[in-house]
Amino acid sequence: MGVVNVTPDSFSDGGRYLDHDAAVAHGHELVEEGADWLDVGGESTRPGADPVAEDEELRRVVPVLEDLAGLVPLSIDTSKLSVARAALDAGATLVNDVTAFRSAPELAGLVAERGAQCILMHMLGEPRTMQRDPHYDDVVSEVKEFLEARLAFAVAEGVPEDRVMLDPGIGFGKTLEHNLELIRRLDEIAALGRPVVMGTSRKSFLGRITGRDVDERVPGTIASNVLAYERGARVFRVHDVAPVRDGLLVAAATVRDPWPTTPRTTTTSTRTTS
Ligand code: HH2
Repeated sequence: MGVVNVTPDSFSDGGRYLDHDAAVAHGHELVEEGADWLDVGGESTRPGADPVAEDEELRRVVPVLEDLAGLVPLSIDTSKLSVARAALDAGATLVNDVTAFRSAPELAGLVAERGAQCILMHMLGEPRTMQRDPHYDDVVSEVKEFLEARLAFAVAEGVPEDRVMLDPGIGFGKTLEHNLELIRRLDEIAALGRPVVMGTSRKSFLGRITGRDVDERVPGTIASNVLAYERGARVFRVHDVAPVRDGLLVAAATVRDPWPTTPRTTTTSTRTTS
């Protein structure tokens, strides 16, 4: 899943794709690189980020979704009901809500009514405060319990279980050690039986380990996604689609039951290398 941030302030690429044409061109590039999904967002969720007004978020994402519609399945990264509704009208088929329907519980009914898919993510608190000394007794069991409860909520609101994906929310109200523990024991989250989404791309915990700036965290992103794959993750939300996809293809080739996928015909399959 390639990320298209139509924002001035995303931690990873803030301002680069705020312009409509740049965002659409970037979506096309990510699909060329092999993205199966595009996740379009108009509000940064980085620690300390200011909330974005509804009309501004709509203005950012709707025209971009309209222009990308039909390319690959589209996801809208939002917690707002009106934005999700407009995004589904514009061609999105998945709602990626980092608040797992807590900000706008009516989002669940919308997803159910439209037959859409959703990603429900764990976050401790909200973006403005989430990194202020987060505490868990056991981060993995608490995140698992939360995701199980949010899945039950979505199902009770009419969303079929097979339309829901779950995300432990790497970096959302978590210390370095919390993030690492979640990746280490990701199989416990996968045991919930829903596809697990991984969002480690370029995040600061990778910088803490490697000492690298945000643009230099691709190797760390690949390593964390490959290990997450091996422990059960199946959707990888990333900014650098081509290198992560290659890493995942190689990882998938080494396991007994890889997901059904095909290599890119234009590059790997025609070349013979040693
Ligand atoms: N991470 C970000 C945003 N949305 N959604 C899911 N499901 N999982 C994630 O880990 C996740 C997410 C943060 O990354 P980015 O979009 O690059 O930054 P920003 O929120 O600053 O725009």
